[in-house]
Amino acid sequence: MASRAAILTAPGNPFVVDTVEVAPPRPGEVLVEIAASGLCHTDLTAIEGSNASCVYPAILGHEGAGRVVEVGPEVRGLAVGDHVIPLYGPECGACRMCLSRRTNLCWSIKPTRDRGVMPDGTSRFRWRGEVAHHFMGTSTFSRYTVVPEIALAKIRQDAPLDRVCLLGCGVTTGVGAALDDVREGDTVVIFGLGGIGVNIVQGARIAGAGRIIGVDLHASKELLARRFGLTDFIDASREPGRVTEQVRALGGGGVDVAFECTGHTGVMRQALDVCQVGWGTCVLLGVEPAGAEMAVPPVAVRYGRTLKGSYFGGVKGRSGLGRFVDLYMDGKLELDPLITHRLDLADIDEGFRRMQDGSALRSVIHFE
Ligand code: CXF
Ligand code: ZN
Repeated sequence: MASRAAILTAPGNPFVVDTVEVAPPRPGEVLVEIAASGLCHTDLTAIEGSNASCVYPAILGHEGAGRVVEVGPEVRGLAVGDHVIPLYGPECGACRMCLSRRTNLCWSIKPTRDRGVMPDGTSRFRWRGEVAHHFMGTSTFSRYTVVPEIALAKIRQDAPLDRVCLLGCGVTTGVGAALDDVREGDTVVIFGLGGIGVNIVQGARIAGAGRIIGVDLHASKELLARRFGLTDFIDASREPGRVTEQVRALGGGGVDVAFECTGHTGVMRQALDVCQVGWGTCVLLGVEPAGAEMAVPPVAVRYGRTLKGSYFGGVKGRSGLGRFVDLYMDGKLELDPLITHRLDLADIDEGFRRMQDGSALRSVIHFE
C-alpha cells in the first residue's frame, strides 16, 4: 500500500517527504497505522551519520503510537484495531534473555534490526523502485509501517496516541530508570536535564525521593525541571571544578543514586564519584562517542558503590509498558508539558533543527 513517509537518503541531507510503497506483513509481522511520533536524539545520530545501525535510504522514527490495520500469518496476540506502541527493544518471551528475568534486553532480532531489515532479512519499504530500510525496527516516520509482533506493546484504547507515543522511548527510559533504583527518601542527582533527565526527575519524584538535584551547563533547564520535581539545581558552567564537592555536600557526603545523561565520559566519572561510599549507585544512560572509554579506579567501586547502565528504563516492552500508560491515565505521570512542539511530517527538518539548537524539549509529528 502507499504511505506518506519521511525518507533520509544519506547523512546530512534533508528528509524527502514522499509516498513509499509498504508491502503486506509476512508471518509474525503486523501492519501499523502510525497516529503520531516523537523526535528523539537517536534519530538525530542517524541524520548526523554517527549511528552504525542506520542503513540508507532509511525511514527513521522510533517513538510512535498507532493502530493495527493488518496482521500477517502466525500473529496470535494482536488483532485489527488494537492500539500499539512499537518497541525498538522487542520482547520475544522465549530467548535466554527474556527467560532470565534479569534484563529487559531481548536480542532475538537485533542482527536484522541493526541492518535495517525485518527478521527474514528483507525490507517492507520501497521508494522510487528501490529498497528503503527500516530503522530500529520501528520506522514511525511513515504513516504505515510493518513491525514484528514481538516488537509491539498492546495498550489500552482510551489512551491518547499523540501523547503516549512518548512512552516509546524518552519518557520510559527516564522514568523507568528512576523507578528501578530510587527508594523513598533518597537523595538523587541527574547530570544533564534534557529529554531523558527531566523524566528521571519525574520518576524520582514518583518513587518518593527526598532531594532531587540537577546538574546542567544551561541555567535555562532549571525551570522546567523544577516543574517535574527538581529540588536543587547546580549550574555546571559557573564553577565546573566544584560540581563534585557541591553535589556531595547536598547529599550529606554522597548521593544514594546518580544518573548520567550526557554521554561525556568525564561526567560519567563525576557521577560515580558523587555516589555515597558503601551503597551509592551510578546509572549510565548517556551514549558516549564511538570507541570512548571511561577510566575508573577499582577502589571507586570496591567499597560498595555500584556502577550500572539502563536501557529503555529496564522495562520489558510488551509486558511492562501498560503500567506506564496507566500511570499517565491516572494523572501520576506527566506527558503533556514535555511536548513543546507539534508538527506535520512536512516540517520534520524544522523539528530536528529545533532539537539541535535546544529550543524544543519534545516535538511530536501528527499524522492525523
Ligand atoms: C537509545 C538508547 C541508547 C542505545 C540506543 C537506543 N534509545 C533510544 O533512543
Ligand atoms: Zn529514542
